[in-house]
Order: sequence, then structure tokens, then C-alpha cells
Amino acid sequence: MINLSDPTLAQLGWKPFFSDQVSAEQSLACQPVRVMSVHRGRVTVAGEGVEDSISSIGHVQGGPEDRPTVGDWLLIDRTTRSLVRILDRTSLFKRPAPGDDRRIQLIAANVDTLFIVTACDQDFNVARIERYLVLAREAGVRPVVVLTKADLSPAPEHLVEAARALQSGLRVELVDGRDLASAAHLAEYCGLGETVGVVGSSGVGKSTLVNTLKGSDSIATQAVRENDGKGRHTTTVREMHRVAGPAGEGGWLVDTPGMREIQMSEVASGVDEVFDDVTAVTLECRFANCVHADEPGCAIRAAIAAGTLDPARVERWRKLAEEDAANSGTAAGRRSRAGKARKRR
Ligand SMILES: Nc1nc2c(ncn2[C@@H]2O[C@H](COP(=O)(O)OP(=O)(O)OP(=O)(O)O)[C@@H](O)[C@H]2O)c(=O)[nH]1
Ligand SMILES: [Mg+2]
Ligand SMILES: [Zn+2]
Repeated sequence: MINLSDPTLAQLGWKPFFSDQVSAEQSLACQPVRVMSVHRGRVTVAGEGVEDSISSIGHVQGGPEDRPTVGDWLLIDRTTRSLVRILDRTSLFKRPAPGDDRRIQLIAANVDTLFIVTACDQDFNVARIERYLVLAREAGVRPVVVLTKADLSPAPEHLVEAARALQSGLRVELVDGRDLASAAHLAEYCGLGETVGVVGSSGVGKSTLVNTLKGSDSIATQAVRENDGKGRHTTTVREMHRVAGPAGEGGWLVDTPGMREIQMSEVASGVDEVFDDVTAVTLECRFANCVHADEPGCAIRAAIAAGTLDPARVERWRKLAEEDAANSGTAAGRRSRAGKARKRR
């Protein structure tokens, strides 16, 4: 169990956005609790005077988004302590489930800021950071790129520059995640009642950073593999952790299991926004349906030739946009693809 020393609802992140959804009548029978962690079929929750584990199954009527995920606010029955309703979310992180893009996996809800964690080693990859930026845009959450293992890189400033170049105004923080003096300023992103999602590949140091900011070593961490520097998928649950702050002012970090892949699906507007430098140029192409191959009057090719657009970035944009188009589409299209997949088996 998480030792919260009985936080108030405000400390847990309760806001008018949530209380507005609860009628006076409902609050007599029910009380709000926040999902602290997700386990198979159960969630642990915390609220005023409540620290409990409740069943999350049996409630689901709709799609996967109707299931409680870490960070969610729930109404539970004051007497039976059973789940009554999931309150509408301020934000929701999700992705197509790995290996099955017809299923959606929920990552975290009601997150204010996303720490996109990557290490100053072989893990550093601008294409992957862009994928997380698209997810953040799509969820309407402020992204912060956190570069860990600064101590292992001879010239981490180059990586900081490369990350900063991905989006104007993008915040990029360079830390040794094991060292509080180096990482302490990250606590500013999670003040009272604020929630930060911590995502990235396995082994980049997400749990190490969370331990440092909460001032304990309660989360297990594990050295990366020696041969290829990859992580060992140490964390297996998504869990909220309280940042150590003066007298209960610390917010929340959601530690998550390292992700192997992030497929793009239903994120067209996120792609457009993260690559707004590229999409702005496409508007200048002579033909509205230009695919920027060998059409006359293609502004993308002209910009590359003039050196105002980076061809590598254009390629990454093309790849994400195509992947998104292939994975998205109407429900009918998805069903027919699903049908084909079933027939193939
Ligand atoms: N030198 C150095 N090592 C670090 C730093 N941050 C993390 N590590 C080490 O990297 C290894 C992996 O760290 P974890 O915190 O377990 O990584 P994780 O991202 O939580 O990995 P998963 O739970 O598998 O997703 C551990 O041995 C950490 O001590 C850092 O800033 N510098
Ligand atoms: Mg971990
Ligand atoms: Zn074009």
C-alpha cells in the first residue's frame, strides 16, 4: 500500500472540473477516489479517509476507454466501496496495444505534463521523441523531454540541441536521474495537485528519477543489459508516486513500464501540430493532393532544395502520417481489416 498519510482531495489533484460532474445527491451516496495503480482486474484507490483496492471488472459496458486507468477519478459507493462511475478526464494517454492495433491500451488519465524520458546513450532517437510528442499533443498535455544519464555522455549538449530543434519552445531537461541535486528542479513541474506522466523506453531511468524525486528507493530498478544497453522491463505496473515536497505540496509522478513501440493511430491532428513546419509548407504545393514525389510545383521538394526543410524530418513526418492513415479510418474500415485478419488465421 502507498503511504499517503491521508492526503486531502486537493493534494490528490481534485479540481472543479471533477466536482462539477458530481451532483449534491450523488455525493451523499458516493465519494471520489483517485486510481493510484492498476493491477489485473483491480485498482488501488485513494481518497479522503480511503486507501483501498477495488474491483475494476464487471463495470465495463462500453469500449476500453470505459475501464479505469491510473490517474482516473472514480466515484465509489460509500457503503459497498464498489465502483459507480469514472469521471470525465481532463486528458487521456492511450496507444494501440502492441501487436494488436485494434485494441487500445490506456496509459494514464488526468495528466497535466508528460515527461518524455530518454537517455544520453544509444536510446536517444529523435524519431521516437517525435512519436511521444504526437501522443502528448493529441492528449492536450504539455510535453517535457527529460534526458537522463547526462553523466554518461561526453557531450550531452548536442543531444539537448537536437531535441530542442524538434518543436519551437519545447522544454528539454538534462539530468543525472540518480542525483537529487541534478534532478530537483524537475519537481517544479509537479506542484500541489499536479500530475506528471513518466514515459519512455525500458532502462532509460524512469523509476530511478521517480525514486529520486520522491526521496526513497522503494521502486525496483535494474541495470541495463551490457551487450546492447537495453532495459530489462523492470517496472510492470503503472503507479502514482508522491513527490517529496515541503509539507504536502508535492504532486504526483506516474511511473510506467518501458514501451517497446508506439504505433500511431487516430493522431492525425497531433502529427499536423508536431510537424507544423512541414504541414505549413504543404499548403504551398500547387496541387492540394500533392504527395511530394514528382508533381510540378511541389513546395516540399522546393523547400528541401532551398535548404529550409530538413529532408530527414520530412521523411519522418511522411512515415508517421502514412502509419497513422493506415491504422486509423472509420470503424467500418477497421472491422473489415479485422475480418480479413481473422480469415487469414
Ligand atoms: N549513470 C546513470 N545511470 C542511470 C541514470 N538514471 C538511471 N540510471 C540507471 O539505469 C538503470 C535503469 O534504470 P531504471 O530506473 O530501472 O529504468 P526504467 O526506465 O525504470 O526501466 P523499466 O522499468 O524497465 O521501464 C539503473 O541501473 C539505473 O541506476 C543516470 O542518470 N545516470
Ligand atoms: Mg522502471
Ligand atoms: Zn508537394
